[in-house]
Amino acid sequence: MRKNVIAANWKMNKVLSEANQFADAVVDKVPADDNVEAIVCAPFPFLPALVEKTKGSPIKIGAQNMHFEENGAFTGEVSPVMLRDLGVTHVVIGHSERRAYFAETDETVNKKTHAAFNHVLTPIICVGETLEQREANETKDHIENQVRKALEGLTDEQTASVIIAYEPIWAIGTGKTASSEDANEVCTHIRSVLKEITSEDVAEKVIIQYGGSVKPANVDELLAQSDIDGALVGGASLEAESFFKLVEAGT
Ligand code: G2H
Repeated sequence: MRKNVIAANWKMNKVLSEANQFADAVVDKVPADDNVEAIVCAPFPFLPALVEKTKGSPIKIGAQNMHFEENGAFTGEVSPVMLRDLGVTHVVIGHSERRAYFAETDETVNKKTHAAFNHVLTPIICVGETLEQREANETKDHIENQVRKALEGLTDEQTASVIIAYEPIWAIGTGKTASSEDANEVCTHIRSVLKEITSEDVAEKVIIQYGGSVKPANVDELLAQSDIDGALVGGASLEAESFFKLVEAGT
């Protein structure tokens, strides 16, 4: 049985004092439960404090991006070595906002995925279609292409431990959620692509999250779907109480 992985994606929100308050509010509440994993993916400046505050708790801390190189002349970038050194365990790769505004491509997503594994970080790889692609009936082909390219060259063992977040771009931060059946249809397609790339056994192990306006009011229905194993949550993850409710739904 796959667990539910609930990951907060704070995006570019909060200041350090607010990040600390959030950690204080959730650290003793999130249960050590085999059915659920809670991850907070925060802006870089908050990562050391969050790692420190959540030590000994089941909460894992993730970054929202990184470079694929280990070090060097890349002004403004953060490397996987730096993240690992801090005690960060996860990293979001290829979020649609990074693809749209920061020239993230399928190629850099693949390089970052390899870099994550080389530095013992679990990648949360984001895929998703635009409204135009959905309306043109191109969703499945587009998602398949993104998944295949992101995972190129990984071992079966690595593929089994990636987290894939299916986030239809038209549902992000808009209040529109894909219906749970529509979301599940795409997640099932992702799993069938994984079966082709690897094997049934590996594909059945991969965590596939849904993301896009997930909130306490719709999370139960989404998590009840056969191929949705958690959520990547933006807006509704900013308040400790709301994040806790989402984690609770996964237990
Ligand atoms: C999608 C999601 C988090 P929101 O980007 O990755 O954000 O829940 O605000 O739609």
